[in-house]
Amino acid sequence: MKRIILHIDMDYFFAQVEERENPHFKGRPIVIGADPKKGKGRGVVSTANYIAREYGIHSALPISQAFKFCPKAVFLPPDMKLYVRASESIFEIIKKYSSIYEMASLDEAYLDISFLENYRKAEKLARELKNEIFKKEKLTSSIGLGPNKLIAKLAAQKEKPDGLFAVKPDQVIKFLEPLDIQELPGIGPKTAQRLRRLKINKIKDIKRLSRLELKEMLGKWGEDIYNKVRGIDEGIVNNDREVKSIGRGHTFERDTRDPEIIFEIFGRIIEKVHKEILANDFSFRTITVTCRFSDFKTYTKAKTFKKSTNDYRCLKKESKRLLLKFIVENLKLIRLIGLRVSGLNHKK
Ligand code: TTP
Ligand code: MG
Ligand code: MG
Repeated sequence: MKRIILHIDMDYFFAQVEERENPHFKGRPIVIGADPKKGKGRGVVSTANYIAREYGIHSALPISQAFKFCPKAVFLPPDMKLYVRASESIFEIIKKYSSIYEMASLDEAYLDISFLENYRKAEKLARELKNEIFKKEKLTSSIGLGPNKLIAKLAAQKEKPDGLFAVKPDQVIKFLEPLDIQELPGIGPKTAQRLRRLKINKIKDIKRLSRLELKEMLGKWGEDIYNKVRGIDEGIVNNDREVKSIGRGHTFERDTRDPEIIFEIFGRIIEKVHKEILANDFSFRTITVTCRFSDFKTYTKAKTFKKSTNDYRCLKKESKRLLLKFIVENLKLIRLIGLRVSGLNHKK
């Protein structure tokens, strides 16, 4: 049976929820992210509403830039509790539309709606889903339909915000070919740069590379990209996605080498990570500590145990030891520290 996959992604999610909660902000540019500190702030933008995007503001832009582009915007810190609550209510609605669903992030999900058998019915369902979310949650979303997850996700981006776009099986190649290479999940800025040097800018151009050439360039993901540019994606809609790691990081207000400051913050990071481990009933095998220096060079050090554990003292001791190595081995100032545990198991 031919599959029909639906992808739904909320529009400017964090900012839209804030707009809903604070109707007096409506019509103004809104930026969610780090404190801009009148242009001296050091973090990044989480997201911005579409009015703010007209000023060139987008996710991951340094907040100082965002302030420069639009100082009169409403700048708000993320209120994660609020967004998680909104997300949960939205998923309660989404789940009702198919028993095969997958939460892909706070604001997006896949549904396998192959049971509908044709795109006319699929579009009708998509419209109903959008309407129900809008009626109950007062939030707009965008939906894409396609023969697999890849195409459905790209289709959802096509008519944002408040869009609905279907790509039927016989339209897949024509839809994909003119897209920019960076629209393809799996091609980040670095890979894109390498491809652009070979005058490969559109998805269509990637087809010039053989399976082998792609493997040589991109390692094990080469095969995946080879298939994706041809519209092939066999991935199933599946909700038991494992959490692969748990981590936290901190960017200092000012680059520092002061162990007292560094270890005080690090202590709090360790506590937070450990809390999350316990809350999920996890144990871990690997600890990874990240350190970014003032020149933005970023390094990691890791320790893997023979047996998994969830012991706080062990986490604290080993991660501090790894961090200390960075401080001893380097004379540079530190900009960011991070801690991540992986190799997760459910504690029995
Ligand atoms: P996205 O769905 O990527 O973006 P969006 O919903 O803000 O906007 P769009 O209309 O284009 O879908 O991400 C969902 C939320 O995740 C976003 O509202 C904020 C958060 N986020 C970050 O905190 N940092 C990031 O770099 C990105 C991409 C998202
Ligand atoms: Mg979104
Ligand atoms: Mg999203």
